[in-house]
Amino acid sequence: MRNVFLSIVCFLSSVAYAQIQVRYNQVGCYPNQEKVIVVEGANPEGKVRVTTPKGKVLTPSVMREAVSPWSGKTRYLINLEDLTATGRYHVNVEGQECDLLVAKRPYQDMAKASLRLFYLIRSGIAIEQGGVYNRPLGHPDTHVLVHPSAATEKRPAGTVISSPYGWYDAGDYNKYVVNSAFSIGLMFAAYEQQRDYFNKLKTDIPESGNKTPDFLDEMMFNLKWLLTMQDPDDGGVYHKLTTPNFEGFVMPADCQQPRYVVAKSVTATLDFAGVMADAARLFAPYRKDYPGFVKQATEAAERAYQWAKDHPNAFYRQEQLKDPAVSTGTYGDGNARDEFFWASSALFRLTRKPSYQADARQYQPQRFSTPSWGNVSALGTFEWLADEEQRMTADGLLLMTQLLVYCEEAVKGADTSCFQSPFGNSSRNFGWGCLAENCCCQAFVLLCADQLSGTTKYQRYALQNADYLLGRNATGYCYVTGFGDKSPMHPHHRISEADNVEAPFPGMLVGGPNPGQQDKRDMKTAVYPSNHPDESYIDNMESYASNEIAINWNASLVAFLCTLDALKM
Ligand code: 9MR
Repeated sequence: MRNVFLSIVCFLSSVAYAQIQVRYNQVGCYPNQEKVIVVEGANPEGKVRVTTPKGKVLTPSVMREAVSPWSGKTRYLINLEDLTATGRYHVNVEGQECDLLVAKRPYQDMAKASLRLFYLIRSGIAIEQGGVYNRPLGHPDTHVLVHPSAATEKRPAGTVISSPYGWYDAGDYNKYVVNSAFSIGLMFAAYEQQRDYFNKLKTDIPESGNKTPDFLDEMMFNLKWLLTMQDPDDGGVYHKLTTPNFEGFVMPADCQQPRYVVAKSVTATLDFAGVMADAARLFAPYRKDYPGFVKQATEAAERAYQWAKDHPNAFYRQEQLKDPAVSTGTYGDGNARDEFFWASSALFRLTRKPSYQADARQYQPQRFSTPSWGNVSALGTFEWLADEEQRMTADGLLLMTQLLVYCEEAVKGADTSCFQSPFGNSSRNFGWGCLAENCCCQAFVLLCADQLSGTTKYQRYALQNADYLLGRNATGYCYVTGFGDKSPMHPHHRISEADNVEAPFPGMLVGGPNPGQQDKRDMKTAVYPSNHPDESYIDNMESYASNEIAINWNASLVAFLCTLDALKM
């Protein structure tokens, strides 16, 4: 009888223990970073034990409780702010254990991996410096067909063009101008604020031996491809280079579908103009490694901009494409005001021609918006604010005010939220690609605001988003592959799935919780574990709406993590 009683007690307590979950930043914190861990399942007051690197045992108290507006779960926040000495802290809550790392450069390896990822997803070359991820060449793209939607007199349908290199967009193998240009533009914005940091970053790529920083070399690999996407006859830029339908989950070298360049679009052409103008400016000191590039990029940008002015309504309409029809990603956008703003601002900065400044004024946004492929106005704002002269104009000051208004709005409520972070408190925060577009980009913007105004006011909030991203969240995932104790193993990424290496490429950010669940009907075996906005995530390769990877998302990770890693705290 006694044994039965004991087993019941053991069983009940194990159920109670099993419910307890500790949610924490699994990668690491700066010594002076706020350190909050979140406990779910039961009130852990008096039951949290923290062993310091020197073996001292602490019993911190619960700082506050928070109830999820969606799941109704009560969570308990514990503040470990006082742990400022570097080392590993062992946390034990009723048998649930984890280690918190406090280090001088906690984000260094991850920042590097997030940038090096772009090497691993290069298209049109054999990967030979990828260790276990080496692979033979695929998608040479030297035989790309002009789709009927892109046909001109000089390049009729079926014309063969060469359009090699560039990065694969995402889990799929296509190359999309809108997203490519935005990705580089976002990373350039980060580069401009932390040039010394980026110039020293080494990512062990084929170009590492030259005089150009690895960061810029990596951007050049995609810029080279982008240049081939401009029609030399009229300056317009093809919207994308694509197969008619998505390929299966096979390696690049095994792909057989024909590849096309399709219709030119005003948004692709303007994004191209913006990024080429930036590239022309930023590559000026590296002419020896890239002779002729500055002139070529300047001309390409100016011609593209003119084409866009002549075709302001040339929006991409995939449904109109036939022979063949195309079903791959659209990056469709029916408003080009933000693209006009970025491109004209970048071109003014490069050329100082008054007509570009006049256009930039005309397209100036009403408010600051988080940068995303669909709204690039923030990249235009950064052009103004990073330019000493432009920044002090009335327009520059207005743009700065808009940025600060955005920041104030973003951080409201963080201190009473479920996970103590600006990101993750509204259901609107979650959606396709939210970890990049909302979490990382928001944090990056907060850090930029600090940098531009010479304060450290928002750094704390940006770090809170890092905590969220790296494990202090509703699913307990560290959403960057290869880092943390529990990170995605099955992203919707063709190479990672087909390469026979168990671990996916390291340093990839997945899209994250997405209550839209647009992939639900296509899933054969996977089932979302929850419909709550912040738990609507599944680590399954079938889930393209919550578990894919993409260059714009990794670009936001690079922008955020590199800026964080450059902080001294
Ligand atoms: O990132 C894009 C997201 O904002 C859109 O909601 C979604 C659906 O149109 O498409 C995402 O982009 C995908 C692209 O179209 C094709 N390659 C994979 C991209 C990431 O899922």
